[in-house]
Amino acid sequence: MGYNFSAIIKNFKTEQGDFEVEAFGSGHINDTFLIKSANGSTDYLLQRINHYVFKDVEGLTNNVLAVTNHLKLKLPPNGNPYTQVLTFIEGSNGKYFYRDEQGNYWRMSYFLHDTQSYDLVTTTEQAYQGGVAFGKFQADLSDLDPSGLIDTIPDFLNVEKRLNNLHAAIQNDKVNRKKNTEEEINFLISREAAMSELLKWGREGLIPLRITHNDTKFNNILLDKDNRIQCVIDLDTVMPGYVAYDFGDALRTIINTAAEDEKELSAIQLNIPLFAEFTRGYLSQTLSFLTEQELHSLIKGVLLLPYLQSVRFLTDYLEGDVYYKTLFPEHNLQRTQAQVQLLKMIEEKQEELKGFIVSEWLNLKGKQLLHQSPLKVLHVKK
Ligand code: GN1
Ligand code: MG
Repeated sequence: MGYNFSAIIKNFKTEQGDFEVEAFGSGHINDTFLIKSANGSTDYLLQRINHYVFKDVEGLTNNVLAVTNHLKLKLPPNGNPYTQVLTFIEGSNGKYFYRDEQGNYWRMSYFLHDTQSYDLVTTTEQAYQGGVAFGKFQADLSDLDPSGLIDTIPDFLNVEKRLNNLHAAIQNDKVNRKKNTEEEINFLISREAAMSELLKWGREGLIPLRITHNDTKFNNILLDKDNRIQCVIDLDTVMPGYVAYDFGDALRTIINTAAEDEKELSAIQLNIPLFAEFTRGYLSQTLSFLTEQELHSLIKGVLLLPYLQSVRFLTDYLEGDVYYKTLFPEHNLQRTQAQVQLLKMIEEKQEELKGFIVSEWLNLKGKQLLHQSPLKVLHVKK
């Protein structure tokens, strides 16, 4: 792997002893390694933070620490702050990251044993748990001031900026791939105006900026061995955002019956019961703070996130695969086509999906009202 792991590990306040190093996980951006204690004591995760993508590693580290500290405060009295929230290891320089001689940035956290994550969701129970996990994540952070966090990637989910980048990539056609992408380009351009609406709502002050995760793929939730939520991971993109981003990105991975980069487009179908269960779980946690306008923004997120992902994959394809890790030359094009297909399927069903979100909200609101005692209502009115 070409890195001097023992020199890197020495810079963190870990337990003493020998370690074995294994490559770990399937992220598209950072490199992750499992650091296994040779004498059976504590294991760690070591990550090389991709500083081509995350330019301000110190700012990113401050975000992640602010967020994890806040999440730990929200644990119930019997909660475990080391297993239910990511815990980072201090470096000997007092910082929570270390820059090696080659200029690579590293950080360490405790490895969470007996956990599992899934790329594909297959059961309604998993979908419900996913909704609870990301809804609770937003709820727990809803009283932390978003202006205290930096944008770890400026304009990360800003669709107008992403489209500008796509247009520049089309114009430059640096690696002569535009000719393979006419169909995808036309499709994406035809939806530009509709997909900018969420951003407009934000600019007009109709929906608030909150702290959102911004990478709510289902595999960013760790479940325990009984398939219950244990911990939300991959916090590098936690920053100010709109709740619809998280709702939409989670559903992008949850309702798709196929992989994000599925080659066989006919395998991409929507699993509507999983949509329903995720939504039920999500709203159960967010009902108390979501505004009505945010509720109506959720369906926009469901359409926007596969769209944004298509725009980003296509841009990277046209730029010569400089951003995402790819496994074969046409990988980013295949990813684009799969996300475009997913978006087409969602567009067909959008009225049904929208109706479901609203009726589930009304249902939960109704239950909430029923549970309020008459005395309490009287007291509020006084
Ligand atoms: C990247 O690294 P990973 O796989 O968690 C990307 C996300 C995309 C995702 C698509 C910082 O996440 O935005 O949704 O790939 N992260 C960044 O699978 O760009
Ligand atoms: Mg990520």
